[in-house]
Amino acid sequence: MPKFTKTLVTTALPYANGPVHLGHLAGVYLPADLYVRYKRLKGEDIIHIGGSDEHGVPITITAEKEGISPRDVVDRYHQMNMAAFSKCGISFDYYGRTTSELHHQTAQEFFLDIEEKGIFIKKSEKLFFDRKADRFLSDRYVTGTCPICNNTEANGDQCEQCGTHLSPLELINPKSKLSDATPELRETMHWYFPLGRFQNQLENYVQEHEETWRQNVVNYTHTWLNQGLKDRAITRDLGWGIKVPLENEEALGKVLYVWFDAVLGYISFTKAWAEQQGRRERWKEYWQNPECRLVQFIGKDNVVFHTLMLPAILMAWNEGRQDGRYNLADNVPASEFMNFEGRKFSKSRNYAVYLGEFLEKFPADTLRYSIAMNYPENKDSDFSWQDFQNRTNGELADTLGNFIKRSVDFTNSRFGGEVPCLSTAEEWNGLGINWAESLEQLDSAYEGFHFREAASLGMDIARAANRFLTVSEPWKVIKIDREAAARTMALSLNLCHALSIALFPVIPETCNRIHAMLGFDGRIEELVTAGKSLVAELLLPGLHQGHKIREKSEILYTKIEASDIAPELAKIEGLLADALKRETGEEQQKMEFKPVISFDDFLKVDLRIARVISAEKVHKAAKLLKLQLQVGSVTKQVLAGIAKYYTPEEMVGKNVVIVANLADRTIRDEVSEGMILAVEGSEGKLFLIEPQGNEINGRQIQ
Ligand code: B3M
Ligand code: ZN
Repeated sequence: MPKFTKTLVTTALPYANGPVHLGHLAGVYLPADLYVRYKRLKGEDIIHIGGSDEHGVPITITAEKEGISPRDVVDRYHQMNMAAFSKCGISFDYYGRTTSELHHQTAQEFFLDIEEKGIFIKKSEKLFFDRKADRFLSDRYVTGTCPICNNTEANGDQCEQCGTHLSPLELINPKSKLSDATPELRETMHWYFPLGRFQNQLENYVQEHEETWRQNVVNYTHTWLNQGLKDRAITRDLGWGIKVPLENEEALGKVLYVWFDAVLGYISFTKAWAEQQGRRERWKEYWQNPECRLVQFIGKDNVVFHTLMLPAILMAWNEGRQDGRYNLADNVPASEFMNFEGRKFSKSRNYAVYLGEFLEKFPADTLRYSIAMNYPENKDSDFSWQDFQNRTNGELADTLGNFIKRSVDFTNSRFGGEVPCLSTAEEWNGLGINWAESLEQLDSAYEGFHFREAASLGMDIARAANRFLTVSEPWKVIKIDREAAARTMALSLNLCHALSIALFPVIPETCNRIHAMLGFDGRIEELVTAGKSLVAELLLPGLHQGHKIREKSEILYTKIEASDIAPELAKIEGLLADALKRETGEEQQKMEFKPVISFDDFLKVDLRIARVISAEKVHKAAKLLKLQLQVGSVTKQVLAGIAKYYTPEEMVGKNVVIVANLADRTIRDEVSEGMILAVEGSEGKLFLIEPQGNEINGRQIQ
């Protein structure tokens, strides 16, 4: 095992076909940023590379929907997402684009290298073709019913509802998204990457890392490995994408499959970063240096592309090379999903809170904190407005904000704005926390990607500090023992300082404001220097006797009022109603139930299964059918208002449910000895409840 001296962090490249939402932030970008910021505080050499995925069908579909060009789509959303990330404090060292020239060159270089080695396989196959649109339909242009869960809106590559990876050929009732036509199968040739050729190498690679990878990552990867790796097409018939870099007939109209190009974005963007630094070759220190550790943050739906696909491409490149070999990921911390008010975020269904919009209303740090505290590490978590409000008001404002303000204000009013005395490290243990141990815990939380724990540990320190100040009561004590009050304030101010570092990865803006209130110029980021650990320095008090703090304090957080989140809650209700409408195809009606009945009353109703022996129309009653029913050993005649929906012929032989002990009624001179149960569907249409099964006739329904 090489000893790592630097780290390259990459984050999944979001498609530039829509705004990023809180689910993306929680799963990938915030955890990566927490990790990177913490490592920078430790003085480590680390860079964070990300950017937009600007090719592929998701982009062209959006372009067609909005009636603009793919170029317009990616320009718009690349800018929008980059701005939102920046406002949220996600500190990328470089945020690239896969439409850039350098990226196209890089991906083509990989294609050619692997092609020249004779690794790719060319195969002709039948693909869906839309005659109306005169185009081959790649995965996402085909929609249909999922064979697993029956979702009628499954995509050709994946079903959003059950998460199954699909091929368009597996869909039931396939439809073209371009024209709604049923597509036909046509022959076309494509380049395939033979993943199976790397099966052994990949198995070894995975085995070497299994112990440090998360369970979900290991599981997804094993599922694929166990099934035996198959050839994957890495070209497509599309107009938008990176051209297959060959000058022959076969390559005409073909572009690289978006996943083949996107995973190489991490490399080309690192090259672009190095160029921007004015040190063109520097990217190699991160990609082609065994001492650099590659950590790739992704969501769980992207696991195999990062644990199998990208490694296999890099293995193919590395084959036969001594120099210029690429590193494979050392870890791929894939998150679970964060839901939104109990349901899955869905870009396509517009059930989401978009990052940019959120930050127009609330400060970034409130979001960063509450998302960190709900980080979906091992299981899906949930974002709710209520939780967001509670955490902001209770933890950030009442605990942290209050402690900082009280410390600064009291020092200013009673000690001339100076740290009044020396504070020793031992005193800190009087807080009920073992300081050295806390810092160790914090370190292993960050290093182990346990971000919820890391954020909680920071807040635990704030809580202990706030409690300490409250019970020490320096405002009372000062009247009898000025020295004791001075010690309390020296310790409190040092805790403010410690918190400004310990919480910096989670709430960087707040920590910079604390830093300023404590009398420092410049930003915390500027204190970061290679080889010096600001975290290790926390073992000793950071503020000395006589250190001058700023005269004015400020309120770190304004509380979130119920009226601030009320519109958001109302919006969710609307979104939920829309979602339900889409799922059921109907407008949801307000649920109004009949008055409550007692359990005993309910038990009086005798529901039975009956079989229709004969059925006929009733003279001059267009709605009615006269049914003869067999109910166990008894026959009953029942009149039912279903003639518009069922013919007498189709009724015979059906099982129905009847209320068997209803008082007789006479309708149109005919006696009805019961009532059969039906459900009203759309436009008033009635559907009978038809129990299935043999030997159930006459049975009671309980
Ligand atoms: N754009 C998929 C996604 O946004 C894809 C990730 C690429 S990572 C190289 O979920
Ligand atoms: Zn499904």
